[in-house]
Amino acid sequence: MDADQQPTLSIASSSGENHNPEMGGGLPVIQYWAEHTLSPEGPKLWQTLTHKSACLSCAWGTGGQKGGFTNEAGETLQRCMKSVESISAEIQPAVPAQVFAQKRITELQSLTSLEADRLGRLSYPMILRAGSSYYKRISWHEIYAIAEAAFRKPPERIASYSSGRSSNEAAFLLQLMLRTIGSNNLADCSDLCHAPSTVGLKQMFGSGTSMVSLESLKQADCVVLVGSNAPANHPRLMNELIKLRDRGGKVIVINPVLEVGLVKFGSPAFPVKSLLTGSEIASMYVQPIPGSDTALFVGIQKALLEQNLVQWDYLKAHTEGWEAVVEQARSTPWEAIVNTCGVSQAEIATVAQLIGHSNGVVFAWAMGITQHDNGVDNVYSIANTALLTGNAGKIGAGTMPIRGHSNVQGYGSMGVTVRLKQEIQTAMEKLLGRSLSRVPGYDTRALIEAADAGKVDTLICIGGNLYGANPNLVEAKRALGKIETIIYLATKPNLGHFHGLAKQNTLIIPVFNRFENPHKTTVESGNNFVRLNDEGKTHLKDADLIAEVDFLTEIADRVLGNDPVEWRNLQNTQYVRQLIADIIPGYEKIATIDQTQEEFTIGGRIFTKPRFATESGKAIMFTTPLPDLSLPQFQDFGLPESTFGLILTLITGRSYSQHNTVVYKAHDRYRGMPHRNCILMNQFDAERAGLQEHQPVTVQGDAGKLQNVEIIYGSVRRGSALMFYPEVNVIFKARIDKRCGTPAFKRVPVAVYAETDGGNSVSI
Ligand SMILES: Nc1nc2c(c(=O)[nH]1)N[C@H]1C(S)=C(S)[C@@H](COP(=O)(O)OP(=O)(O)OC[C@H]3O[C@@H](n4cnc5c(=O)[nH]c(N)nc54)[C@H](O)[C@@H]3O)O[C@H]1N2
Ligand SMILES: Nc1nc2c(c(=O)[nH]1)N[C@H]1C(S)=C(S)[C@@H](COP(=O)(O)OP(=O)(O)OC[C@H]3O[C@@H](n4cnc5c(=O)[nH]c(N)nc54)[C@H](O)[C@@H]3O)O[C@H]1N2
Ligand code: SF4
Ligand SMILES: [Mo]
Repeated sequence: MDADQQPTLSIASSSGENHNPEMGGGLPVIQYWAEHTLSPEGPKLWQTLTHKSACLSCAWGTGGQKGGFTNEAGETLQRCMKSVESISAEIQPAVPAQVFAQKRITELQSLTSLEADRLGRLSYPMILRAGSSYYKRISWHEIYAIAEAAFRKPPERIASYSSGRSSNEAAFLLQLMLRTIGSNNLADCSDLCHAPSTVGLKQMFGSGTSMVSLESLKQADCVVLVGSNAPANHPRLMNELIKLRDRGGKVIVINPVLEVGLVKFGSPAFPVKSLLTGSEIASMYVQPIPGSDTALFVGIQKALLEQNLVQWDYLKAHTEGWEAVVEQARSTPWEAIVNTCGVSQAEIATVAQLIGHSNGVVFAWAMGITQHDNGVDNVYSIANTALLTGNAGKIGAGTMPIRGHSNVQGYGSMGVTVRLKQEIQTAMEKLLGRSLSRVPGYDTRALIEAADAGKVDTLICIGGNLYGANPNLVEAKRALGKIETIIYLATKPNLGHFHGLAKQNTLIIPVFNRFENPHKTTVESGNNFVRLNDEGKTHLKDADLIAEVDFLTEIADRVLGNDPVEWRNLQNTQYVRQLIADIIPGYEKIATIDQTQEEFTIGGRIFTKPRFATESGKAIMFTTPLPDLSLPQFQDFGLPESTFGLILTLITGRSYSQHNTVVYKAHDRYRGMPHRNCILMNQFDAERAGLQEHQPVTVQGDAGKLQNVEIIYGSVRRGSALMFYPEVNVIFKARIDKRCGTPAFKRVPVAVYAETDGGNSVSI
């Protein structure tokens, strides 16, 4: 692709009939707030918003003891519309009993994600037994009998999957129980998400999370935001970008899609200066080819060398392995760089100049960086750039993976991972008085493959939608169908409960959410800040819900007795926090949080001096090979060469109105996509292939196809396109980064071609 053919910074679609908003946020956000807070659900919504607990939605971590609207720097007005979206879903009435009594599983399977979520809250435990067509209510006595038998299977045939919505306490107990039983099969949604960040940063800095605190971010004068759609997925980060621009700082956005909210964003936190007119966000917007960020960053490094902007003293004093990284940047020809990333040398030079002349640069990224088969290299290449410019280990600078679920990072900290930290392993072995199993555990992809190979008998899922979150949904369904017992702990029904059915028994256990738990819990934000959540009550009348902690300890008590602890005592979460304080590094302060209510930053993670948590104290740098981004041909899809269409690189991700596999609204107004079965394409690509806007096309991957997909023109990098998950997950298999198991969700080769048979769309 010719670098000169890149789209320029413009938000109007070239179709000429674009009615998309000209900025992110803005009045629609206020309308949404007004509609919901003034509706009949309003009082309950307000009560929840002001409850002392962390926001359910993203890991930015708003809420907690200083009130629902406060961030960790104590600033108010920080609660965003996404948080209202997630609360509204949780305060729905219970699913009417006749739904499960009358709807056969096949009918439930025909629901969309949105319809499944709109059924309401789960309010009593249910089972779907082999041979039955209905989910039926089940007694706790029977549940525990089934669960106990399931957890007495050979340890390597027992597994869990978790999604970071529940508490640190539940996470800690989950891993303690599984590891005590002898299983390391602790798959987690982070395997599909930020695992490349955890793996890459841990190797480089000895700590796998953000090294930047919110306080430090406030002192940066440049943010490089890579592969993140923060206006939709981390809306309050936008306030920090607005403030940074106000103080004269620069924001460099790197994203193949021109996201309107990253160009301009109207924030309700600044009602006068920003809400209506919008604030400019990107000082510079670079649109590389999806999957090419490593090449782009090597290019930035090369330009830094050429412009004499490398901090040699810093490199020599505080890093190891810099020589090879410098040599790679020096010796990689510009031609290879520009051809791989599709960004011109001049533009790369400008990015380098902006970075090199700033005092403090924060490099922040999300799924556009991690969800590739070279996700770890992407992370290395960003962190290398930070190090070459001395932007790690000082206030106002550093590497900042923007984490996903509200407590996904806490899950990792608590040891819910297949890569257990040495310190935790040692401390757990001390507690147990024996060695933990050394059999490597299954991460999420490995779990699906093991299940498909008939190697898993028992699976417990703490939240999430293991089925819908995976690529190749046909495989996921088949694999889950080979597991004898699956236990889903959930607040609301989702497609996973209807399609991810076990061979014998599928149980759905309804649980309290974060603001309803009868005991205090804690969570950890992506900025390494621990929040305390007060006890609460559910609005559901006559509901038979259970706390996740109570359910886990009950099973553990039955299977393990007193090994290594009195499990039932841990139903008092204060005792769990004592154990966490003893076992989890940096979490010492949690021991007294019940008395002090003092939320805290985890020790050993925020680096304000260039002394890192590696053995030598220096950062370790790694070279980053340029990716091979060649695409398959029509024949590779089993299609004739003469097919009327084109091959594109598909980005799969979130609309502006969904939370992961849960869809809140069918359309995406910010991208002008009227429904879920759309493909966002560049007008130039479509016309070159003889296709036009609104035309129905087939989009085919290596595992299946979707039909009747409507073409929508948008400002997407030429050669690439965007569609929504989970629906699109039916069409492609997983290419993964083997170092962390994360699938390449952001670079899916697809054939897009005109419909010939007008066939129906494939549903999942
Ligand atoms: N409202 C809401 N909030 C959420 C979530 C949600 O679903 N809804 N999900 C939560 C979770 S679990 C997560 S992980 C985060 C996800 O937050 P994001 O990572 O922001 O979400 P994605 O939709 O996956 O979008 C990634 C962005 O990367 C860009 N991109 C794609 N490919 C590339 C590439 O190759 N290079 C670069 N540089 N950019 C690329 C896409 O165009 C898109 O703008 O949000 C969390 N917060
Ligand atoms: N194609 C494609 N696939 C992707 C991605 C992508 O960008 N593209 N992104 C990946 C990423 S980043 C992630 S994180 C995964 C997300 O995958 P998951 O985390 O597995 O899925 P979610 O949709 O977030 O799970 C939502 C469900 O969690 C349950 N839940 C909500 N709150 C609670 C609670 O308090 N307790 C319990 N027990 N349950 C609760 C509800 O039942 C809800 O339906 O998807 C991945 N899959
Ligand atoms: S930015 Fe994230 S944590 Fe903060 S209110 Fe919005 S969804 Fe919640
Ligand atoms: Mo995620």
